[in-house]
Amino acid sequence: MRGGPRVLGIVLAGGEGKRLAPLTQDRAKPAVPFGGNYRLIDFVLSSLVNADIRRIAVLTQYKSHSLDRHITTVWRMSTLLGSYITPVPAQQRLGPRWYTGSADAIYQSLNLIYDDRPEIVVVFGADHVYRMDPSQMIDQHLATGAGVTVAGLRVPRQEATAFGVIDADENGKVRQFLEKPADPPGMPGSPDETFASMGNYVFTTDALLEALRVDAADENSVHDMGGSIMPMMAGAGDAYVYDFSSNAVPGETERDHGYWRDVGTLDAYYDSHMDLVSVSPIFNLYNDRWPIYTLPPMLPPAKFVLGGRAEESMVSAGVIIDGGSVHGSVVAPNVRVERGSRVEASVLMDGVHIGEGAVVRRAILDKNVVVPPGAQIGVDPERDRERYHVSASGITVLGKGSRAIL
Ligand code: ADQ
Repeated sequence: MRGGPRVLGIVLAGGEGKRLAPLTQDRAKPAVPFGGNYRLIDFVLSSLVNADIRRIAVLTQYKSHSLDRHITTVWRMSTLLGSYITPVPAQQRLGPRWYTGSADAIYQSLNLIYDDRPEIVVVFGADHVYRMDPSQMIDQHLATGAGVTVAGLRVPRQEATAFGVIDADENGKVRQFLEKPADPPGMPGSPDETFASMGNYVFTTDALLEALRVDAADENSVHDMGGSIMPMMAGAGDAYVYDFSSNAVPGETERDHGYWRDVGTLDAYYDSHMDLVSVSPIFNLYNDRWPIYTLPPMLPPAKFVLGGRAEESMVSAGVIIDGGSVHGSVVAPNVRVERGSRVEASVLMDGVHIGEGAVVRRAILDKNVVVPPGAQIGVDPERDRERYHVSASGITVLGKGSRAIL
C-alpha cells in the first residue's frame, strides 16, 4: 500500500485439496487450473498486487512443483525495486515434520516476518475465486485498532457449517469464532444470516507474533488459523470482522459485486466455471480495472474451421475447433475439437483432444485428456459412474492425461 503502513503478504498455499481429487492428484490445490488461462492462486495474488502489496511469501507444502514453477515464472517481481513474490517451501525448522496446520506453517516461517519487519501482516488463503481490494480491509483494521480483522461473507446460517463462523456484535467486534460449527449462530438483526470466514486475515504484527507464540506452546492446539488462532484472539476481545459486501473493486458490476467462491469441491469448482460463461456473467474476467493476472502462453489465436463453432463459451489461444461444436463451456489453450463432436457445459483443460463424433456433457476434463472418436461422456450417468469419477451432482471428471473409454 503506497504511503500506508509496511505490509507483508503471506499466502497460505499448502492445502491438499482432497475433495478436488482427481484434479489434485499431481498438484497442490492452489495450482489447479481455472478459467482457461489461470490457476487458483492467481486470484489472491492479483488482489494483493492490485492493492500494491508487493512483498508476498507463498507458503507451500504438498505437491508444490507446478505451483512453485507457476509462481516463479508468472509472478516474478523485481527484487531491485523492493518487491518479491516468492514460494516458501515447508522449512521444517522445528524438526523433521510437515506443518501440522496453517498456524504452524506461519510459525515455522517466522523468519520471514523478522526479516521483513512489517507493521501489518496480511494472511490470505489461496483456494478461492474472487476479486477483493485488501487495502479497504487494512484501512478498517487500522481504524478499529484490533489485533486481527477477519473477512466475513454474509451467508444463509445453515450454509455456514463448512466454514469458520464469526459471531460479531453490531460494531463488528467478534464475540466468538467457531470453526465449522454444527449450528451456526445468526447475526444481530438478521437471525437467518451469519458471517462465514473467508480465510483472509489482517494482523497487527505484534498481535500475530504473540498469538503464534502462545499457540505453539499449547500442546493441545491444532495449530490452525481458523481452529485455534482466531478463537483465541476473539476470546481475548482482539478481533473484528470486515464485511466483504462493503468491499468495492473498480470496474465491478452490480452482478459480480461480492462474488467469492470456495471451489473446494468438484461441484463448486464446476459451478464457478459456469458462472463465467453466461452473456452477462456473475463473475467477469473482462474487468480490466482490477485485472486477474497470469502469463498467457505464447500461442496463435483460436481458430474455427469447417463449420466449427462455439457459443456462450470462453475459448483460449491455440485452440482449433475443427468442425465440432462447443456450447456453454470453458476451453483452455491447445484444445482440439474434431468434426461432428459436441461439447456442452464442460470445462476442458490444456491440451484436451475431443475426437470425431464424440459427445462431452457436464464434464471436467483435466490436462491432455483424450476422448477418442465416438466416445460419450456425461450421456449415461450409470455407465460413467462405472468408468470415471462422478461428482455428487453428476459431473463426470477425467484425471490428467487419461483416455476416455469407448
Ligand atoms: P479450510 O479451507 O478447511 O478452512 P485449511 O485447510 O487450513 O482450512 O485451508 C486454509 C488455507 O490454508 C488454504 O488456502 C490452504 O491451501 C492453506 N493451508 C492449509 N494447510 C496449510 C499448511 N499446513 N501450510 C500452508 N498452507 C496451508 C479455512 C478456515 C475457515 C474458513 C475457510 C474459508 O479455517 O475458518 O471459513 O478457510 O474457505
